[in-house]
Amino acid sequence: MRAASLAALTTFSSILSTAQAVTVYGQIPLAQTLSVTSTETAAVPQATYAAYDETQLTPPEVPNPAPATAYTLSLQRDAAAVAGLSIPHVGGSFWGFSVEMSVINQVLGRNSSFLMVPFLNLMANLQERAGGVVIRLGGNTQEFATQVDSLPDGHTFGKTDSGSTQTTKTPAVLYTPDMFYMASNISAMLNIGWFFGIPFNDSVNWRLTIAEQAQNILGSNLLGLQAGNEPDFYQQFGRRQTYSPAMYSNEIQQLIETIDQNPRIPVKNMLLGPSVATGPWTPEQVWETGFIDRFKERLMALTVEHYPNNNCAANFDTGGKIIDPQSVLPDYLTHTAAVELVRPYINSANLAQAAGKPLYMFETNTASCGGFKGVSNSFGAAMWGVDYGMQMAAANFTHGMFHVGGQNVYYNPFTSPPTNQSQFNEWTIGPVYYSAIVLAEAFGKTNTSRIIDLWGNSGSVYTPSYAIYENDVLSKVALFNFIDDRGTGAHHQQVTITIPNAGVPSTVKVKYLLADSITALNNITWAGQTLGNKFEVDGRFRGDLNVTTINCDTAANSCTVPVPSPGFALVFLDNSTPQIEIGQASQTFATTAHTRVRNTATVDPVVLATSNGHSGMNRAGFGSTSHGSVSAAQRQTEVATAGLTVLGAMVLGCAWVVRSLVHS
Ligand SMILES: *[C@@H]1O[C@H](CO)[C@@H](O)[C@H](O)[C@H]1NC(C)=O
Ligand SMILES: *[C@@H]1O[C@H](CO)[C@@H](O)[C@H](O)[C@H]1NC(C)=O
Ligand SMILES: *[C@@H]1O[C@H](CO)[C@@H](O)[C@H](O)[C@H]1NC(C)=O
Ligand SMILES: *[C@@H]1O[C@H](CO)[C@@H](O)[C@H](O)[C@H]1NC(C)=O
Ligand SMILES: *[C@@H]1O[C@H](CO)[C@@H](O)[C@H](O)[C@H]1NC(C)=O
Ligand SMILES: *[C@@H]1O[C@H](CO)[C@@H](O)[C@H](O)[C@H]1NC(C)=O
Ligand SMILES: *[C@@H]1O[C@H](CO)[C@@H](O)[C@H](O)[C@H]1NC(C)=O
Ligand SMILES: CC(=O)N[C@H]1CO[C@H](CO)[C@@H](O)[C@@H]1O
Repeated sequence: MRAASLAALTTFSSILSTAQAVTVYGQIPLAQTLSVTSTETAAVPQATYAAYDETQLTPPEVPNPAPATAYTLSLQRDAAAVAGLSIPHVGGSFWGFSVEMSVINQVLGRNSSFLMVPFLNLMANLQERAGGVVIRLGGNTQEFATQVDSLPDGHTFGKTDSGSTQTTKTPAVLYTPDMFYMASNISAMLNIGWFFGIPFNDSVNWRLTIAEQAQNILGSNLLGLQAGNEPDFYQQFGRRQTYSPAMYSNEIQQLIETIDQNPRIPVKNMLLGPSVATGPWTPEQVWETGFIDRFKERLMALTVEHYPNNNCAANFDTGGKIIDPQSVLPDYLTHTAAVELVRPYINSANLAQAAGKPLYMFETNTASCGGFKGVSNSFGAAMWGVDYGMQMAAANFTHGMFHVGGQNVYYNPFTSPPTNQSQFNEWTIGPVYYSAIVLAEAFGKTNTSRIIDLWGNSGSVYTPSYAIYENDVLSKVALFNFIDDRGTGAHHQQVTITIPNAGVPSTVKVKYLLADSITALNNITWAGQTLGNKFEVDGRFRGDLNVTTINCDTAANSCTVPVPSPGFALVFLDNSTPQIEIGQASQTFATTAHTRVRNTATVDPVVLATSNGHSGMNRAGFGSTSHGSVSAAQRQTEVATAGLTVLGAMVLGCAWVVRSLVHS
């Protein structure tokens, strides 16, 4: 029963995103949204949406008994001496994003020539730390999404009624092939790999245009194609009369046969499945159909989707009990949250590993149906997202994807302003974006990171800890303190790291993830820097990078690292780790850029969404002396910078016109 109801909520979550999009579009007709010109004066965004809610909850009581405030972690230097380390992961791109199709134009851009600069900057931050980012464009809306040749006024996105047989709140997203050029243009600037979803609303007349176009236009930037989204809900939500795991597997078989006959889909083995929500079905019920053996030659990864809770009763008349966010807040603020979320997938992870396939948590967040006010948008969610990601990585997941809905959800990693304007610096960051940043630094770029849950401090669920090995050597330690001691300092932790035989280095570096309170909505900092508060974000970190140096006692073989209450510390044991020095990414996108390719008639202009300044140009184009600036040689290799730098322009052999657009 519990599983079924939770899962039900998961599906609702996707529907909600759609419904929210409808709401937004209802107030700002889509046609208007897309007809705005970038020279307009910015209006002040209205703060009535969930994404901007200011409700701050009361932190949970300090546990009684409280865990010890000092403990020691004795860690092996060599990975070979550690039993149970995860397999090496893809790396720092662990946390990716899942963008509901109905909100692509709010997040990525309006069309292939009008991209959102804050979004590009946010992705550049992750790329600099991790090497790249993975993004899934899909969700419930993918089932009815339909490509059309063109839309009125040259728009890339639109919507229409999805028909009476389906859940009434789900409109069909209409898109033109420009959607793929949009993704492709983004990938030309940043190392972003994309996932799309094949519509499953009709398994007799498969609609494979999305697979054809995505493969042809995106090429190697297309990583995979999802075959079915939360199929365990298809029956409950009226998409199939009856449905079982066996029927799903048979439809995958039919899909494969259809793809095999389609010469416009040259890559036949990039499917993702089963993407069950662990609602009506467990993953095991799908595995029992022989899914893995039957399809492993065609699958690029195994996928699941799950949210730990739901807020559907508050958003829909589901007849359920409305959940008080304050009552569920403590559920997110211990290690138990992450452990219990991942436990149901340990077996699947082992099966995936045996089959040589990665396992992805393809869609997740704090709670479906929009998340919880004061929980999903608080500092605690950032800590939860770090613990959850690390727990998944320890259990051999390769990626997790934070879902991105519209303005009317609490859980977004980032939210564009709720107007038809193109305000550059008026985005809002969500705490889980910081979780993605932390994992990007923790796992880095080498593709060799392996992690293990240490269960330190006598296994206290308030103070979890992980060790990360890179190139088979202990590289970082992650330390959490979920307790909010109300500023008394009585529950700060002193964590001593000792490394038998090898000894500790003379110093270690520490980056902290901090806020005033576990329930704080504002002023979250990572190594002293913040992206800004509500309506302040342009995607770049602000403030000075603050990396703490801890002097170790080599004679005593100990380094003692303080961890504030609340707070998270990432301890770098190797002072030469490049991620230590990264503050604001060196590659940022012009705050106001209108760039144009002039030397070829076939390439349309690339216009970056506009804003109000020049510092992006300065930083990206003309060098910076700040931390993390890249050399000309490095820049030359980064296509991403190409569009915005003089050097890049030479590399491309193009002339670029940059025009400042001023708005007040
Ligand atoms: C932008 O939205 C506002 C409020 O919905 C509306 O009054 C205005 O006409 C819109 N502007 C454009 C250019 O569509
Ligand atoms: C892309 O969107 C921008 C902003 O809405 C618009 O000015 C431009 O004409 C669009 N480009 C195309 C090719 O439709
Ligand atoms: C599937 O979705 C498409 C696009 O919305 C629609 O045209 C088609 O009728 C749907 N098919 C079924 C069987 O619902
Ligand atoms: C991850 O895989 C490794 C290697 O097979 C294994 O030792 C480890 O126990 C797995 N992690 C979990 C949490 O099952
Ligand atoms: C890590 O893996 C990614 C994705 O496969 C690849 O692009 C990158 O070159 C790898 N990095 C290293 C250092 O091998
Ligand atoms: C955030 O930090 C700034 C600068 O330190 C401060 O002025 C502001 O009051 C803080 N806001 C909140 C809500 O704590
Ligand atoms: C840097 O961070 C440390 C640890 O949080 C803090 O004690 C120190 O005051 C910070 N320094 C600056 C200049 O903000
Ligand atoms: C690199 C890339 O994909 N560029 C595309 C950007 O979008 C335009 C369409 O607006 C395409 O023509 C370009 O090929």
